[in-house]
Amino acid sequence: MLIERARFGDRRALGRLVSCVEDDTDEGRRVLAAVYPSGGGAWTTGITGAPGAGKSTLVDGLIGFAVDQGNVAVVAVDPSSPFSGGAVLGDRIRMQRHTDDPRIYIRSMANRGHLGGLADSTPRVVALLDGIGFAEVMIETVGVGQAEIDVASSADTVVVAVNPGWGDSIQTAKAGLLEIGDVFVVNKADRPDVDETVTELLRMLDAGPERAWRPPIVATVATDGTGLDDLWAAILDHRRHLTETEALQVRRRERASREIEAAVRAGLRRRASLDSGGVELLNRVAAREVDPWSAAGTIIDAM
Ligand SMILES: Nc1nc2c(ncn2[C@@H]2O[C@H](COP(=O)(O)OP(=O)(O)O)[C@@H](O)[C@H]2O)c(=O)[nH]1
Ligand SMILES: [Mg+2]
Repeated sequence: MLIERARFGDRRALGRLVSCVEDDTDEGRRVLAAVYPSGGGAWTTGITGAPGAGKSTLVDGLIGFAVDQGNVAVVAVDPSSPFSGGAVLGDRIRMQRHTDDPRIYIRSMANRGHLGGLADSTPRVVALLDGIGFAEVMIETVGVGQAEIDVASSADTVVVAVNPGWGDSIQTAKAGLLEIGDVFVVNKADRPDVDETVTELLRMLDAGPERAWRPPIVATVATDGTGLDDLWAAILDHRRHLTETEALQVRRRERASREIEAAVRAGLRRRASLDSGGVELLNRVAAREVDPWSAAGTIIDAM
């Protein structure tokens, strides 16, 4: 059986499972239903930030620490990620040293088409990897759109990567990231203005609402590994906080709630659009015989 083979490290079997879960086929649903009860053991870490902030390079470095905890899966939701075959050649070659390691599984979600699809399928893939028995699941997403920020923020620990000078960037892009970060990393600390950026981050975090967890700020140079030990220590600190305060259960429960809601919405959307009665109703709305809200009620009642 594919699930057993995947649990024993058969990467081709795992790849097939991930594909059917991504595509949300009937088999994919059976697979998720089968593995979900044995999940919950994986620590999930989301890494988000602007394109080019160094997320892939950071993940690449963090893998080295994470393998001490057990098998590691990386889900790259970044089309330009070296994990997905994007980015410059040097990066890609560097990342490839992990692809031969039997403890490490790297999956790119780059070819999933539109963002909504990614936001739908990534949590399912993460749940699968968790259920298969990975100890660590890392999710790299570009922190630009709300959908991608949502994907990152469904992790146990959210790492937000910025660069020196980030304080000068536009305000709106920052607010969402400030809100979701459990750990902030000022990467490219080999460049000027690191201290100013750390100070500015501290100021912005202090201006926000008081939280039970005060997000630490770590400076790193991902390309040479400087500060990665501190970053990993900060991630482990946050995990300790989660388990000691029961925030972990709260967070995972919220995640499950969002997931159920999203799945219900997606299911309803599919049914509503497949329903031929929907087209007829749409015609009537277009002709102003029925209003859109009454039409929605009719569709929902018919389900
Ligand atoms: N100078 C410097 N360059 C870095 C550092 N970290 C990453 N880079 C480079 O920045 C570019 C983008 O990195 P990448 O990890 O692909 O960023 P991502 O788009 O956030 O995943 C690459 O050329 C990296 O080699 C760093 O700490 N210092
Ligand atoms: Mg990347």
